[in-house]
Amino acid sequence: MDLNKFNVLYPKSKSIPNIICRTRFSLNKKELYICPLTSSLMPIESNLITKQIDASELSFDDFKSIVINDYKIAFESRQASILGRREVLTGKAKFGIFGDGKEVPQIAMAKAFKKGDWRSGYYRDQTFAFATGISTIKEFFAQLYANPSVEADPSSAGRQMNCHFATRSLNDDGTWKDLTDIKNCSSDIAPTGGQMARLVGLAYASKLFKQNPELDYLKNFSVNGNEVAFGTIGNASTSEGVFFEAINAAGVLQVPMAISVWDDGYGISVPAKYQTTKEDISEVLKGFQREEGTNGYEIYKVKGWDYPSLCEIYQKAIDVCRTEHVPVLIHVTEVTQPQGHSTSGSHERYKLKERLDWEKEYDCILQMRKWMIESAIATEEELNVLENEAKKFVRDTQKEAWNEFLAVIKQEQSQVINMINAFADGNPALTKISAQLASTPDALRREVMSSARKAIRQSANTPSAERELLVKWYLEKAEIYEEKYSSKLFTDGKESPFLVDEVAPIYTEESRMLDGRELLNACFDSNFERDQRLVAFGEDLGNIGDVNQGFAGLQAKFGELRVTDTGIREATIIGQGIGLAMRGLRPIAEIQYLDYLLYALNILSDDLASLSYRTKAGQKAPVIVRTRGHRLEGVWHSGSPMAMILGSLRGMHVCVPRNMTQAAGMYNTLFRSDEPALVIECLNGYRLKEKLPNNVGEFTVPLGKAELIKAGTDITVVTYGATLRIVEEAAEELEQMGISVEIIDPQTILPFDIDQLCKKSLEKTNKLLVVDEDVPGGGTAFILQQILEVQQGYYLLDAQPKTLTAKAHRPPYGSDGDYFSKPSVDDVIEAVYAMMNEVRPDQFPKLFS
Ligand SMILES: Cc1ncc(C[n+]2csc(CCOP(=O)(O)OP(=O)(O)O)c2C)c(N)n1
Ligand SMILES: [Mg+2]
Repeated sequence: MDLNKFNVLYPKSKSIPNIICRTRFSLNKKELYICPLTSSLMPIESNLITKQIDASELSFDDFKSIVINDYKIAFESRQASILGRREVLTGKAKFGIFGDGKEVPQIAMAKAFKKGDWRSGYYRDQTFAFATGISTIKEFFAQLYANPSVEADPSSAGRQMNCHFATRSLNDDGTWKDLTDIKNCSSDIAPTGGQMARLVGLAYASKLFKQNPELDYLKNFSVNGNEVAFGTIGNASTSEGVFFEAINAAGVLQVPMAISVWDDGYGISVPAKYQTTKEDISEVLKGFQREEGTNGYEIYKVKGWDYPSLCEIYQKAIDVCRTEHVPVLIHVTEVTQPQGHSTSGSHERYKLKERLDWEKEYDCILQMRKWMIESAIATEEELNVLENEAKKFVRDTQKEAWNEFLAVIKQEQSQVINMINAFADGNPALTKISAQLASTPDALRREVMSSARKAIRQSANTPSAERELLVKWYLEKAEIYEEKYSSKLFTDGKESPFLVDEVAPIYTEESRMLDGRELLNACFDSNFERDQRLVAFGEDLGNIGDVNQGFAGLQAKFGELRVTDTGIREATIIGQGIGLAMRGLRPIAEIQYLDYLLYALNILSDDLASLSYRTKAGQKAPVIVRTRGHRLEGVWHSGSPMAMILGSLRGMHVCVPRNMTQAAGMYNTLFRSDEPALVIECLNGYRLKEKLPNNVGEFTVPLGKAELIKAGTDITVVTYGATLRIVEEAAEELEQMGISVEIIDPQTILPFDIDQLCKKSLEKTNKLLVVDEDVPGGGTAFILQQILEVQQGYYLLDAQPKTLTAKAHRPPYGSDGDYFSKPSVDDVIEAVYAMMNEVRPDQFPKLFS
């Protein structure tokens, strides 16, 4: 379709359709307007959305309506950017980053975006969000003000910076909505490039839905895999490793992924010269272009101010992508940034005058305006009217969003002032607090709450019924704001792992002993049979069934789509999992060794672990990350970086099974619930013999349930994973030395010992040693905090609590390297003995004087 042909096809004299004015009505207290496209009444906050242009079916009037509507969306979006920046600079919002300069290409992208499709993009895409109906200008401002209500900011409930969009995939109880009926937007993250990993998975899901007929029953997630995953990224962020990893992965996988690069020539102040080889990303990626008989990409290049070409290219590119499942790259060049990068600075500092002048001239809205006038789509006067109307609409909408945000706070502000005044009784400190609060215009919640707390502190010595009212008010509000600002680290819905029934393993006389790896294999086999949504993928996982044979034979049985090899690309293996899980599948994303989790840690931490929190449970991605770790061999196959995991993966469950039976029970729990988890199998446990439960695919190990491994009376040793067997061995020798050790395995580190078994043990032994293989002050420090502080074990101790860990360095190669750097049986015995020596030196004299 050549849109320029419209100039020839239609006479210039046709009248302009009545689309310009957005007249407001009030009905049942709701503000409405008449949508000029459909002539129906629409709520005022809902944006006009763009429509596809199909030249074969449109009259010129229809065509003009659509173009004018597009211009209006773009213009309103620009106004939102301008006003948004002003709101930040005048102190009403903290930070602003906007999509000005990128409006027109995003409208073209929105035209190709259908229900069921997905977006994984970054903070410049407000116009796309408005043009698809994914967001509205009112919601845009609500997020800018950090309104903590889901209704006001459905993307993040005030938790994310502005222009970080997300649609709500979930009902309030955590169950899925019909995603085929939604224009889906996966939740944005600020780390630029981070959206790329997830994008691979969102696109890969379409491939599975298309190619695996067993998934046909999942009607709410896909229509024959026809959904395209749209990605957006800034030109400078294509320098990130994860961009290239994702580009290659999608080229290999041949998935419907459409990536748009908004190329404004800069990444904040750094020009393309320092960012991109040849200063041109599509030029550099030419080797990915598919050719006769090869896989690869279709690559397009188009100018960001050329509305007709943009519409044409997007239609063409997305058709190929959707129908052939070929990834496409649309390099949108000559894009501008009229207000500079963000509210943090001004681009006049680093852009030359020539560039600034060029940006003014090639502003995409200005160019579209010119083209519309030249093509007789609208006159200058008509556009002036439209623009004035749009300016007013955005200003009114902004005010509404601000007033709604402030209304609740204002009410609380006056309540606190009145409550303090009720017991101030001339006390100058209290009077000052209330006067200060009263004189704070547009106070924020923190000022209201802080005033209440200060007044409570200042009046601690003068109790009164009135003061009690304030205390009661504050405690109630603290609970409400705990929910508003700190809830939903996990989905906590109907499919929570904590609601999965506990099922004990069943053993009979005939139960066989077999290798741990075979037991796991039986668990996966049974679950894959039960649940068609389960897929597993990773390096060496498909053909040979993983490096330790946990999946041996399962590709042959369940097919290549369900048990799959991948390239060596940890970040996008996790992204593949996230995207699949967001679209209703149940991925097991395997990282070959725990040591290589580092390569995926940014995606795990920034994206997966924060997903539920940053959307306030609007989205979920129940990815099970499977890996193997702890002691085996050398510097990079012996990792146990628990502190790294604990510090970065809050929002995931972290399972540390001591053997493969426990691992299987945990997998059985996780497969039946909907929250993301990391399972670290013991690298040295696959060939140890374990007894196969009859119900290997059904028995469950609950998360957060510690287990008493050995009862004892003198000292409690808490340990997990591969050190558990070492502690057990040490306990036998200690028993012979007259020391009775109680061993507790928390089984999962996050959550940790919910029933407080450790505390109960300390009530008996009063001594605590924590053993693991992390660095000193790593995982053991967390465990101490849990037992001493959270469980209040401190009060039960009669000796200094101790930790026994690996050395601060990684273990050298060879068995001697392991012996001298990881906790050994000797180390455990001596550590326990030294603690006994501290309390009973007569009975246990020093071993080394
Ligand atoms: C991983 C990461 N590094 C650095 C930043 C800080 N940062 C935010 S935006 C930006 C520039 C991005 O430029 P580009 O990708 O071209 O997008 P644009 O803002 O120009 O649209 C930088 C460096 C970040 N958010 N994430
Ligand atoms: Mg840029």
